[in-house]
Amino acid sequence: MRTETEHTIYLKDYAPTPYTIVSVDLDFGIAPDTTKVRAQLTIEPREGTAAGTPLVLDGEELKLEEIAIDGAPLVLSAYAADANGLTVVNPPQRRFVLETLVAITPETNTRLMGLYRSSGVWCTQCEPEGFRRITYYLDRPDILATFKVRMTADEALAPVLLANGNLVSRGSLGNGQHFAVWEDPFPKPAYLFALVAGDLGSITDTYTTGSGRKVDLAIYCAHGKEEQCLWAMDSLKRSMAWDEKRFGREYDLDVFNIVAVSDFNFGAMENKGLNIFNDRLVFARPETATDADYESIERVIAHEYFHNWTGNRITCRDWFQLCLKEGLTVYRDQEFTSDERSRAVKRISDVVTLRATQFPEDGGPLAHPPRPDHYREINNFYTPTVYEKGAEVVRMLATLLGQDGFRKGMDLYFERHDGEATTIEAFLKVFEDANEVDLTQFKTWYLQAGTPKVTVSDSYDAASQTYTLSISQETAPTPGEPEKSDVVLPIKFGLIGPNGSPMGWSGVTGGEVSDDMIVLRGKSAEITFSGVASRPVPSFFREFSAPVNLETDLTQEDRLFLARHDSDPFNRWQALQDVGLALVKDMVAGKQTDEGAIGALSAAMDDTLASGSLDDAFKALALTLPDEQLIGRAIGKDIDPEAIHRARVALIRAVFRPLAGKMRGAYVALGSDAPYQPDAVQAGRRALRNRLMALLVTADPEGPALAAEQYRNATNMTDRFAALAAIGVAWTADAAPLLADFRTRFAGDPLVFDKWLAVSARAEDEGVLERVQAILADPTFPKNNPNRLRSLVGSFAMNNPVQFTRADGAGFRFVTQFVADVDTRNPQVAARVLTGFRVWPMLEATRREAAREALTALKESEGLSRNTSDILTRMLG
Ligand code: 0A1
Ligand code: ZN
Repeated sequence: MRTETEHTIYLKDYAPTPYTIVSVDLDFGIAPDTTKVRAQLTIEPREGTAAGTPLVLDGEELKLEEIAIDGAPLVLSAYAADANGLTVVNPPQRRFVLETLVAITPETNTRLMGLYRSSGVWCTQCEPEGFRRITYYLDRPDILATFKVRMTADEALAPVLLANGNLVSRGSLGNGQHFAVWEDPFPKPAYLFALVAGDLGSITDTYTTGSGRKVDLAIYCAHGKEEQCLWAMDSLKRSMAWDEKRFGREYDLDVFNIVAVSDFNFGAMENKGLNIFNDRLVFARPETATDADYESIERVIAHEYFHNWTGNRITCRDWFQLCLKEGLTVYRDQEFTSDERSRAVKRISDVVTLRATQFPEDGGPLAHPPRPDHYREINNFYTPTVYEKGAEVVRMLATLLGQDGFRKGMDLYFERHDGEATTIEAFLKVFEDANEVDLTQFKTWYLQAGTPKVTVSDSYDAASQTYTLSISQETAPTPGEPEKSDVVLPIKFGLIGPNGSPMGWSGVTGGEVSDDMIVLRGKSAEITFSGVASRPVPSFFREFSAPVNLETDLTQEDRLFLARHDSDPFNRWQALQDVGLALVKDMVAGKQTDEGAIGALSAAMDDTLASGSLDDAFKALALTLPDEQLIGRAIGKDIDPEAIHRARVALIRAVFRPLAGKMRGAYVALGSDAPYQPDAVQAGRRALRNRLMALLVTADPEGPALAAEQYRNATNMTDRFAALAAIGVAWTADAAPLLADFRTRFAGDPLVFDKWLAVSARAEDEGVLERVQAILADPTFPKNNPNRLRSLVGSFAMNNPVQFTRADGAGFRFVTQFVADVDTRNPQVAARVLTGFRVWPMLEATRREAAREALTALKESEGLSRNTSDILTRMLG
């Protein structure tokens, strides 16, 4: 394999740079074909820097045209520029200004890193290492500088000129050109730099902070889409108010701008005062966006806004600390959604996501700790482990310290580290200092990969009225980490008596136990409760209080009991999942079907549906059996995705067929003529109704017709798309005509096209691969747009477990060939799609070999990017 330069970066090698940059003056001459960037960097040697130490700046794909220090051009021997940057051989040992002029070509920038052009709009993406594609710089997060940015551009091509901070001046230059000057008073790392120039529409609003600062808000977008930005604006204002209330954090500039662009590698970016968004996370109207889209927009708007304090005001010292800002900010956005919507429903959905994305990563070839200690390509570490597990770790901290103790620590964090680039160590220290606790062992969560397995068994002694729990933990080795340490486990729990109410105890020995939490620090503990009048049913890890896999010896009856009586809604949901999972595993293993247990699950589902106290959104989740990929991981090895698919369908039929009549009745009763609102109550009602519809498609001969009718009569995208997805994925007789209808009905809306692509790629029939290939081969298919590519090929690799892993290997080969092709234009998209292979070591032998062959063939390709070759090397172990 020949690749871009190989290099591994280690945390232990961290050292400050010999020179720092204090302030930056940038002048952009933006024009089609070539943009000129003049940079004046005010640079200082750090104390102790030896005379003659060269200044080494990062730079990629830059054409250097001029270079001077304090106004004097440098002679050729005073500097050297190559493909990785610029070295000034013997810089002055005092404050000086380095001036460079470079030419760049945003038009040909298909990587979408640095300055690029999206649908005519010039925009930037600099995190993590994109700024070096704009100018020569110390492109690392511990270099904090103030930025002043001047832009000139054609008035007609780019009437809107935006950068970070506040607008200082703007005006016409008379020759069809105009300019704007922006200044950001807050020192920031270059990854938070942003610039936008283009012909854009906008909506505006204002927000007044608690202390009376008036902030001008604007969302910029393609002309004609303004109305579709209103929900994002509403979400922004609610986020601003929430951060004041919950964390005491106010916004700090006079303007906050958001720009929606249609070519973007990730979801969105928190650039100071100028967030740039993938337009799929901004645009919403009932006819084209689903309830899930509305919720994602609200969440990501909040996430990027919350970064202003956790990420921007306090940033990361180096990229190993990425979860310092990401884990914490995901935790904050999860709390925001919990406060705005239903806490229980949010927790369940987040755990479903964690198990679907992070657990497989942690249990596969790409496992890494939330804070890794080495990397080859930092772009490959924007992972579920850094984000979602990072958030779980912060959540455990809050659970262990209590909300007040957690808030005290956060207050100290903001007070102590504002304006700094810092580390996980400093983050933990504020909680130690504010609460007088020792978090040395807790830190292991950040340093170690893998999902701990926790085993609990119990015994009751009627004679002495004692109840004993034996709890132990174990984390299996992960790549590069053969030995694992024990982690601190907050185990929220409760004991439930025979009548379904909580049970107390008079004494407890053998562990660290409070009213509702056991804290396990060692490998194992034996905890004995005394004064327990009868055998309780225990409920462990309430609210999913730690990211672990739990094994208990609870019986199916115990679980069904918990599903009815647990006071914790998360564990009520979990209990039903566990019952379903145990049944489906038996079915896959070919064991005789346990009719009694199936009947009991059916009855529990019936009760859930009929309950007068549970809300609709919760019911929708409770009526969802574990997905095929989760079942596969629970089986753990020699996975046959087809066998799992068959078993799961059989279980759905067995459990829900007897309820079909009632389900149809509930489906009708849940219908409503109320005008569409994206709020949690209405969305919950639609979620339950659509869940019933999807179950009926599988379990009831009348289901497909009902779904087709829903598709035709729908008045909003949530209902229309739910019907299309149920039919399209199951590939019933209606699938092809309805997909065709959908495509023409919404022709011209690229975000709806993505929905069509995603469903098309998830169809369960054998013809899907050929159809996906045909879609991709169509000359009109936008081959460089990340949203389109991910919707089609990403969905196939990640969400079509049966057809992607076809035994003949055709699914694997298609994806590796796609990766090789896209890698030449956009390595980030290629590397991300390739992670779909992470399940391969767990597959049964034929599929495993086919996957290995496809991956090995990809490895033979010439010139793979560092992004793709890094994933590939780790994938093949
Ligand atoms: N900081 C952003 C994530 C992000 C990372 C890289 C990007 O481009 C390569 C873009 C966005 C966030 O957490 O939202
Ligand atoms: Zn983030």
